[in-house]
Amino acid sequence: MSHVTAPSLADLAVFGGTPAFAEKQHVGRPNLGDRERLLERINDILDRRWLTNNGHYVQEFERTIAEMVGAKHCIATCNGEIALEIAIRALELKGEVIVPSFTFVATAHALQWQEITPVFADIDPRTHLIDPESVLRLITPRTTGIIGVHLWGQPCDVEALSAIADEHGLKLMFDAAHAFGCGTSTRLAGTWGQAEVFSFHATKLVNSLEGGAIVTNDDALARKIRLMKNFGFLGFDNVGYVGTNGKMTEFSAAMGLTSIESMGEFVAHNHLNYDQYRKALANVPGVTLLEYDEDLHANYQYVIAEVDEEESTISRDWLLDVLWAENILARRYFYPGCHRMQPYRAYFPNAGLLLPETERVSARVLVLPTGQTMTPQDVDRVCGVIRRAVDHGREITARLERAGKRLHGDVFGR
Ligand code: T4K
Repeated sequence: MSHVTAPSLADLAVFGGTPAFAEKQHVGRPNLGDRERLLERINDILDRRWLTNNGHYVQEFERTIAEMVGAKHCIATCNGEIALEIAIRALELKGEVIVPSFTFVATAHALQWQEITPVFADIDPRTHLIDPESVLRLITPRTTGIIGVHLWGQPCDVEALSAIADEHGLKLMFDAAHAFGCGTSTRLAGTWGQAEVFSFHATKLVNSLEGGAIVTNDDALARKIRLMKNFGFLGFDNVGYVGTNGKMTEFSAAMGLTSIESMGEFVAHNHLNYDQYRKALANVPGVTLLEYDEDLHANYQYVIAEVDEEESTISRDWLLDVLWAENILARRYFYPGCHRMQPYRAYFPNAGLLLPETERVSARVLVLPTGQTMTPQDVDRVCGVIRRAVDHGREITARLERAGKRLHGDVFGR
């Protein structure tokens, strides 16, 4: 058998060529709003000498979010994970709670951290969202709630999940970490179920460095959550509840408010990049983009491709190696699914049998870089590399298998 290499492959970085990008292109490079405005706010915070504990900017941040999403209450927190934990505790979930396995591990950990068992539901392969039919099959006498995840900013099937929750007397909340400003044509994430949780981590469309928020229309629940995120203090020297420290700092709120002011630009830029990806990958065999329904409010913060190895002739993981060598640090969110991560893998070694779509999608998914630091021209360059990798899939695979290369496992790609 001949191992002759097409000359066009020699300049791929994975074979020693110069990388397509001099700088690493990350998924989730933070979007920055108006620096001057941010620095003004930070100076004002320093002048006020009020740095945290429900300060001026945190209150403004909370009001802004509640108004934007149409919720009665917003409680800002130090991050999305703590927000999930507090919401779960305030809702008094226990026993078993049904969540998708195809999500960031934070969703499952927020339960397990409180010794509540996450029971993993499968997804709709078209949208990657929790499948209500799968939820129905998992309900047991120990089930107390459902946590839907608005993955990639798409609202999950809230109607079907609400009907199931009502019929079975279950609590329903949503992990809306990806979905700030997203929703259907008539309603944004933030008002479904008993509570919804946002993340404002640096990698999100709107960021507050680290940060999160719980939104709800339930007055009693909101009051409880407020107490819980501040050690249960009712006033000085007066604790009325077991609580934790989930408070957001003033600097975070300043960043969040500044970020919200540029949110429209961030979405528009992401949309441009997304359209460019769609155009440039349209005829690449075996590489398909997740389509955002045009009648939804989407933020295009995540560009999700799926690689079908039979058609692309190169596996998702070898393609990832080719991309990483070019300094395109694509990711495999949310491979391999929570059910295959510890401790869940040890608890439920056979969970995969009930999660065929999660298994299939997580083996194919590839998240591509976008955001403010990527231009549509950069997107074209990324797609050019993908196209070449697919055009020469078999040959590249054979060479990489011989060399045993694996780049994307490097420590966090920094
Ligand atoms: N629920 C869902 C569905 C979630 O997706 C998340 C978080 C949560 C709950 C929990 O919310 P938080 O507690 O995080 O608020 C990232 C984010 O850290 C995480 O927030 C996010 N989801 C997840 C999808 O992605 P990692 O493990 O991929 O790595 P990270 O954050 O170290 O970096 C991601 C990339 O961004 C890197 O390639 C480098 C780049 N980056 C990152 C930071 C922090 C930068 O360029 N600059 C930066 O400042 O989790």
